[in-house]
Amino acid sequence: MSKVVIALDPPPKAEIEKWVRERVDYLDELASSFKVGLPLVLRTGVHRLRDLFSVSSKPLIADLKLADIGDIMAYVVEALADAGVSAVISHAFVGRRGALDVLVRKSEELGIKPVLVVSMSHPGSTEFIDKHLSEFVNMALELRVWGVVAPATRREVISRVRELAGSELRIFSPGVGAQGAEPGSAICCGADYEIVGRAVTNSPNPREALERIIYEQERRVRECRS
Ligand code: BMP
Repeated sequence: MSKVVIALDPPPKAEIEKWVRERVDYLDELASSFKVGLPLVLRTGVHRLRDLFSVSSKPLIADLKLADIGDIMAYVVEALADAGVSAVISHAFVGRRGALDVLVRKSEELGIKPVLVVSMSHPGSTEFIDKHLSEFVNMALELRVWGVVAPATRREVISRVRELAGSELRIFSPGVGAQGAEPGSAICCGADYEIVGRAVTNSPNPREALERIIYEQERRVRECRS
């Protein structure tokens, strides 16, 4: 199976259900999983997710980047569990006590895997978030979350996260394609999966675009490991 997580972020004018169904249909065989966020969920509603992804054989990750008090994040996770979601992404910066500890407990209870954002792919991540990178990774380890998000656009961050986490955490790396990182480059620095959105989903031929990215990813990974 490929190491690509497909980010399904429909552009504002897309005919939403058709847009989602077509891409799930074309890409399901090749993607490792699908990731949905606010651009999709705000328009379809969480109640439509189960039906829209019913033809998919792959896990669905809800990337709502939760950043709230624990009890309220727990409500959101309950709604996501009803929708058949497998993993939920929240921000690390809200901290553990009264926030992530509650979220992680509720997620475990419902069989949803928690993932924390420890660094982001845009330049402003260095202004605040990245200053706490090692604390975020240590907290992720203490909370025994399933994975973390770290940027393909700053590979040194991925290497640092892998160094701090050892083999304990899955690393998901956004920034490949539309944001400029090359396929395979994050995996070569220790990521487990690369998140790719617009380079595939906005292509006139999404399946062909994903095949090309997987080909490039595998080629670069073979090179860096040889
Ligand atoms: P794209 O390949 O189209 O740039 O999409 C990247 C995806 O990863 C988007 O869904 C975005 O919300 C997400 N993402 C990101 O780009 N940077 C981050 O630091 C964290 C993200 O979740």
